[in-house]
Amino acid sequence: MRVMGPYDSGDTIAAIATPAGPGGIGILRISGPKAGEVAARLFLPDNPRLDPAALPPRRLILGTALGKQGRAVDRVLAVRFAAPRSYTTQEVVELQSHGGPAVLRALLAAALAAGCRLARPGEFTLRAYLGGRLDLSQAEAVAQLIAAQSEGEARLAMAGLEGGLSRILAPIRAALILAAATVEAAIDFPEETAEIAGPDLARNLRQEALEPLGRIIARRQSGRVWREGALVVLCGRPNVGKSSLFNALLGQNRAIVTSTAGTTRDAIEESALLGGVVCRLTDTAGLGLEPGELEALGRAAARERLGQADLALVVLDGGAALTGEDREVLAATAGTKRVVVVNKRDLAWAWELETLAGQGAPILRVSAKQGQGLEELARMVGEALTGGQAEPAPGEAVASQRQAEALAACAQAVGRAVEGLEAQSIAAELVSVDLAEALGRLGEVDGQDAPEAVIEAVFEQFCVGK
Ligand SMILES: Nc1nc2c(ncn2[C@@H]2O[C@H](COP(=O)(O)OP(=O)(O)OP(=O)(O)O)[C@@H](O)[C@H]2O)c(=O)[nH]1
Ligand SMILES: [Mg+2]
Repeated sequence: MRVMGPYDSGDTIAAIATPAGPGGIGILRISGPKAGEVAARLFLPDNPRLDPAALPPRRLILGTALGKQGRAVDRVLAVRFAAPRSYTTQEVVELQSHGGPAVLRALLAAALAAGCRLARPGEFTLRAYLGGRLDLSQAEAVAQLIAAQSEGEARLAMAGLEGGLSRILAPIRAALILAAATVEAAIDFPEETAEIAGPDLARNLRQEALEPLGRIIARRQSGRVWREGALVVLCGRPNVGKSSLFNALLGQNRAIVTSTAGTTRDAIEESALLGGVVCRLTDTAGLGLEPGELEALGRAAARERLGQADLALVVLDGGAALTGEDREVLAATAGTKRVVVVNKRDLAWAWELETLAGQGAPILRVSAKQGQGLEELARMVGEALTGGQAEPAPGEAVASQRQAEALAACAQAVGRAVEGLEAQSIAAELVSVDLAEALGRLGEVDGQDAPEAVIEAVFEQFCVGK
């Protein structure tokens, strides 16, 4: 994944990674496709056999750091992290120098002269996120951790990090500010703004704020699955072929398959691309076997995984009569999004598909052993996970869980304001409170402060301060 604009992840970026001021050591960090090339201009290894543009990864290499005009600046250690095994998942080179600010500034200047761009706050972490090393909430946590030192910068990083979302939110915020300003003016200067036009304002708020908010919140689910992947858990009674299906979907023999029921004891997990979605596919112990200690532990693990699953693949054996255990599994997964997979379709059919009517899940017959129906299954999994919604466009912003919660709270407050305006019997002060809350919630999403904006808009619009 690549972002464009001021955060273009195709750029090679550099920054001083250690705190400002004199210190024991200082670190200059470089990340991006040209990191090796830049390092070769900044660093001369003592060992002449080493290529400074392609240092052996994860080794500390002693040498001389070179400033802008190629003059020696310091004795340093260089370490290269080869993509994708680095924090950012890109090519990374770090130079550890003596921590004097003059040395580090000289190195940074040389890196910029060699074609780097100065990293924005949080940008290495952003790249780690884009490279799939961190999920967004982790990235947020990292940013917040760093914010302990300089909150303003971290806020900037967050707002930038979520720049796409800010763009979508801008017109919503504008509509809220306009409404808040109108209501505010009606309270403070009733004689100058006689009619507050309740129903008109309500209609506007509905169209410009409430509906777009609903769309962003709805988009979150499919967007998250596309971006962050999904947990898909295979479950079913023992011996139906869960491990066989797991292996077949992975295209490798990862799980042990035997004809003995209760083969799989522990959950194992591998990544697989199913219907275009990156899935963490988990094989589990069969649910519903007579208790034995080990098996019970395995089943407990299976149930736990099921609780976290985005999708359950409920595996049944088409070649053997349905059992009470099968029904238990169907009941246990009723509350989870699921696809019912009837396996062993190469065997004689032992029961009618109609038996499953009323389960409310897509059903598919496959043979894990003979590899039949697997492509169709992968497609169905992708479809079920994304609700058939397309993958977000590269620049399209998708709300995180935290953001979606703030947006939902925002939508609720807007909803109350709309009702208040429509009813017209509700005091303008109450509507004003709801709108202020909505703006505050919106501000939580992208870090923009609302109250000042409201005040400004009041004065701009009505010139009441004159
Ligand atoms: N004929 C046929 N046999 C299959 C198919 N899939 C699996 N089997 C057989 O069913 C038996 C059980 O397969 P496993 O994949 O170990 O089943 P499981 O559900 O993981 O079993 P546990 O781990 O014990 O819960 C093995 O003998 C497989 O060879 C299939 O599509 N057709
Ligand atoms: Mg198994």
